[in-house]
Amino acid sequence: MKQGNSLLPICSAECLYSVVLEAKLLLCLSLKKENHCEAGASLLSPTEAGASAEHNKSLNWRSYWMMKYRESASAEHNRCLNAFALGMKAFDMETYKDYINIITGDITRFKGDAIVNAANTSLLGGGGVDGAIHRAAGRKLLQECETLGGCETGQSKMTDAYNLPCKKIIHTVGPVWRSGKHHEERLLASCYETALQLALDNGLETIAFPCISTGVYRFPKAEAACIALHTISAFLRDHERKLKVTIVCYIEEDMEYYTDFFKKESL
Ligand code: AR6
Repeated sequence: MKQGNSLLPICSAECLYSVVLEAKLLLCLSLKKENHCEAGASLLSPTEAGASAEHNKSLNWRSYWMMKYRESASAEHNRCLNAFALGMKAFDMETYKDYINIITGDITRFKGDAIVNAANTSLLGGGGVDGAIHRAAGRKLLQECETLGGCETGQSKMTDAYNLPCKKIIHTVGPVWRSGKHHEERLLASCYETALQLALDNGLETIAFPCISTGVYRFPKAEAACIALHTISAFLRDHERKLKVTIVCYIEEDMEYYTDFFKKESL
């Protein structure tokens, strides 16, 4: 991991928080000037004024994206990891990389214990990887999904895999990216956590993930890759029984968001 090479200035969460507050105050003053903000009103929400730890995390992310376009593309991944580390417990991800494999290919061909489906809240199928999984698994998958009563964003549910070469499908519902202001980062991390927990609870040993939310749901790919790697590594760190995790990138270029850490392979 090349965190040491990052161009992101090393500063605390409090430091980033102050920068964002200052930017918001300036914006408020400018809006007041334009008569868009009533005298005495503030753009700071009560939560921001209270500065909860959870909210600081999301402010850190926004600071990162504000800086995104001012620095070179080569530093993007490191900045992302540093920004994420500000909101997560720091740990050595290198320790867990032997359990994580990044490959390109079609996830429906995965022959391990389980694949994860990037589904929607209905769990009744859709486009993208969801459509590919339903087509490859066959109609019985839809019949089982109809009995599940849907699934909330950030949560996961498991079915049989029917015609697929794996044993189980874990359906998870990623967040739709809406400016990063609706807990998208936390919800995406929750997809990985709940899917891994289901696999562990059911005695599974190998699991493959697609790049959840990065297609139709438009989650920024660098940020999503960063969240995926950190969440999976943190899960492995926190659980004694280890799962072998494969991340399947359908598009060759998506590998670039991970290849700082893992060598390329193919299905
Ligand atoms: N194998 C591996 N990855 C794939 C495959 C495949 N066969 N097909 C696509 N991908 P998306 P989302 C990648 O849009 O953004 C559906 O309609 C794709 O390149 O499938 O979470 C659901 O029903 C991208 O990197 O999922 C929901 O309504 C990743 O899978 C909605 O889309 C996710 O792209 C979910 O949107």
